[in-house]
Amino acid sequence: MKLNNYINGQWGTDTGADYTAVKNPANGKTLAEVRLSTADDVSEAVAAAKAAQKKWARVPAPKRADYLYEIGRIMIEKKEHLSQVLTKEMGKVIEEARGEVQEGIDMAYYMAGEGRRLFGETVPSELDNKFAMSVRAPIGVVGLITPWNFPVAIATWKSFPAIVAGNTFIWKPATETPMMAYEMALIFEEAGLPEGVANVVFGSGGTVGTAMIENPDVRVISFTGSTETGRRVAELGGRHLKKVSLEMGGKNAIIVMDDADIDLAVDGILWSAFGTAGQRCTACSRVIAHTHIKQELEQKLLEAMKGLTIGDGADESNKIGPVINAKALEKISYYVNVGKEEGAKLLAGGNTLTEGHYTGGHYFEPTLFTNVAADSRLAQEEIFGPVISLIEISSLEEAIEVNNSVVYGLSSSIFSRDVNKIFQAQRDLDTGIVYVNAGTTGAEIHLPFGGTKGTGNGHRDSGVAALDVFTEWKSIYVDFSGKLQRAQIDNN
Ligand code: UN1
Repeated sequence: MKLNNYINGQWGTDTGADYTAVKNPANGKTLAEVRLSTADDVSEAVAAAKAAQKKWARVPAPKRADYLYEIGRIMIEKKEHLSQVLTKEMGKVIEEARGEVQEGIDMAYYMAGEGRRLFGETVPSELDNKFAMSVRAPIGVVGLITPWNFPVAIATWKSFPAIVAGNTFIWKPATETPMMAYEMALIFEEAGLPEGVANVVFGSGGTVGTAMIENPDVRVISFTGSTETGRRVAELGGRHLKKVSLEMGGKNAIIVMDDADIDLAVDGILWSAFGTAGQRCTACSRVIAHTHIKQELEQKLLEAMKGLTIGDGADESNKIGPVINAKALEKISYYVNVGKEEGAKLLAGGNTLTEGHYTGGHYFEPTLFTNVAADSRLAQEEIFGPVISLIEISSLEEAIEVNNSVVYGLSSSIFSRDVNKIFQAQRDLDTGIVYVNAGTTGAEIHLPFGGTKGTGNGHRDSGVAALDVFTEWKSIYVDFSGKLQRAQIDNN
């Protein structure tokens, strides 16, 4: 199967372009080939999106929203199929794949509801017989660049608010997960979205992403991915005066206080550290444990980790799937070595799994380090794999300081039964998302998603905040006095 671009409601054909293989991370088998598009493909897509946008912006927002209801309905109908493709292509276990598709469905219905709101404001004028208001206006053609770890959900966080607000889009999915973008384009087509509203261009960030950012008709770039790439997007976007929304890394921590429900904390840590094989921006990669419960927590974690079955995510009995590719495995192994060299104590895991039914796949054992220094590289840098670093603290103040000592600020969590500690923590944890008595993962789509500091650049995906990325405020003054009233002069 060859995956070609979806531009202006048409599927591209094989024109002798270059392709690259899409592989199942569970076994290394080739699933499809995906087009490596050129800058010309991007120009064609942007031209189509531009031509469609004026008309699309004139479709009343509640009617634009009707397409989202239809997209949501089709996603429900295809939920199992989409989940199976997602697991095959990305590797996450099937239960989580179903959860991710559900996240996309929720986003469709939630944003469709916004089509009947898209609230603006009416504001009193300084002058008599004058009416003032501000409305959310669409921006134009927007460019979406999405990662492989949540190939459906993150695409819906961006594309659905973009279209309900009256923009048209070009979407460049990650080269590792184009099949999900292909599936979504089929759904856009089936839902009858007018041609040119949704366009998918496959290929590398270097070529397709760069061409999107450099194209003067693309007004917004919404990016989720690595810090390294995000920085390049921001630099290039800055040069071209683009509105750039960035969602990047995390080094999220779970704080376990001495008054916590330890069994509950263990469940939360396991789910957030090892779910999606640790490949969530929100994944827990640090556990900040109070000295009084440190040993008990370590023992209980070790015991619970024994029950984690690793293998092909398509097999319902597995709890942890593969990581995305060989490069990811290398990076995780590298950090395990860094940890050892830094003097952290390896309590469990630390190895790649390559033999027997792991052959051909990219598997890494769930790994637990303890006695990790809060300022070590192991505890500071994003690993994006199933590795926990346990750091010991002796007060809430210290826990908060350790939590905030990293360059990222996406998600954090505290397990405690003390209401005073909980309220202090939710105020002082410097992250865009804070959980109390729950892990660091599992953000819901109707709340803003994003982080402080190096995680992003102040924008938020999903929730009503996503509309701030894809709209511009327009202020409108209607003077019905029949004479020229001069603001700041005639009203004093
Ligand atoms: C991500 O890893 O970038 O909050 C997204 C969560 C999911 C989304 C994660 N709802 O864990």
